[in-house]
Amino acid sequence: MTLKEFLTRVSELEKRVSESFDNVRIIEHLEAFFQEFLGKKSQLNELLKHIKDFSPEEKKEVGPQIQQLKNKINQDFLVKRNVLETEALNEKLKEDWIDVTKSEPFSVGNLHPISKIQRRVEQIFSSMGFEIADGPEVETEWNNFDALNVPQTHPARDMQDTFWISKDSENSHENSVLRTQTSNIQIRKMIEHGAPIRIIAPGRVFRNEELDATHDATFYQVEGLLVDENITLGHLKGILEKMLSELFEKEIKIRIRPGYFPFVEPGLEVDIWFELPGKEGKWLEFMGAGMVHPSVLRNCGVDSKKYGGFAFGFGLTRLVMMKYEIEDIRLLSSQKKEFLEQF
Ligand code: FA5
Repeated sequence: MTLKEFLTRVSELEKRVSESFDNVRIIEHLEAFFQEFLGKKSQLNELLKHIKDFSPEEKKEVGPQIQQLKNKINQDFLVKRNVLETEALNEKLKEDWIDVTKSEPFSVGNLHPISKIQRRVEQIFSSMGFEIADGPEVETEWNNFDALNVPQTHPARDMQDTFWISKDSENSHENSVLRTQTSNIQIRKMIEHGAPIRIIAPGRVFRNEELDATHDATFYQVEGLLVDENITLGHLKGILEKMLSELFEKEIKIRIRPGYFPFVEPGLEVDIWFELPGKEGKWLEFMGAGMVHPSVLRNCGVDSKKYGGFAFGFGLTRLVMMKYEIEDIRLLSSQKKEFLEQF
């Protein structure tokens, strides 16, 4: 291609760019414009390929010209894009406009029933002088089991019940689990604060077990711990009765029976009578409790000769089932909107 032909093609291209550019009126046309004039296969690129055939003198003439054209197309493209995008946005805003003073009231979320009952339980225990404590869901094997006097061979440590995060170390401080119970907070708080102590610790726990209408793999417990001088099981009974009567505002039938937990002595279990409308009632296991085992106190640096106390751990999720007469525990973690909106 001669220099003259080249320059003619540049000026023709310039003209076509300017005509096409005037025709770009909506954002969708821009892409085609870009491909035609700036894309890999554009005429501009074709022309650029010829520059190498010119002499150094000629290159000095055509180089700046073609570069100028390229800059101009680029510049025009960007300006146009900006204008068209703003126009498109303004159009959309016109369509999407709503008058908030006239629209239907939209639905507002509500607290999950577990959170509701948790808050109520916290209020009731706070009124009895308990502090609300918290702790991690991923816990060391030591805090979840060893410090609580749970023997190495106890079935709860078994793969069936515990979700292990790591279990290869000989040292139980180095292994970790998804906590199977909120009793880990007893340990943490007694080590931190010693005695006397009066706390509850609501929280989520995890168990690798078979699921049914009253067993979920993730559920909530509330741990309680009261350690002081001269504490008896009578105090525990009084506190439990106070919580249930405040929460249910009616008489609740409970049954207390002996139970075994390695971290209490003596240990007991509490069942609550659970009756759904039109169905036969049954005893539902609600809580494990007992007097804190002296070894647990010692593991946490508490003087077991001077201090004693009780601990309990109840199923908050089961309490919610009872309060709201929910037949299947799994509904509570189902995230079904129609179910949750009832509360
Ligand atoms: C414990 O977890 C003991 N840490 C409780 C305890 C604390 C005893 C302090 C003594 C002193 P247990 O595994 O029984 O115990 O569970 C306590 C309560 O959690 C049960 O009574 C029940 O209400 C609830 N629970 C247990 N497993 C499930 C499950 N899979 N789904 C829902 N709730 C459950």
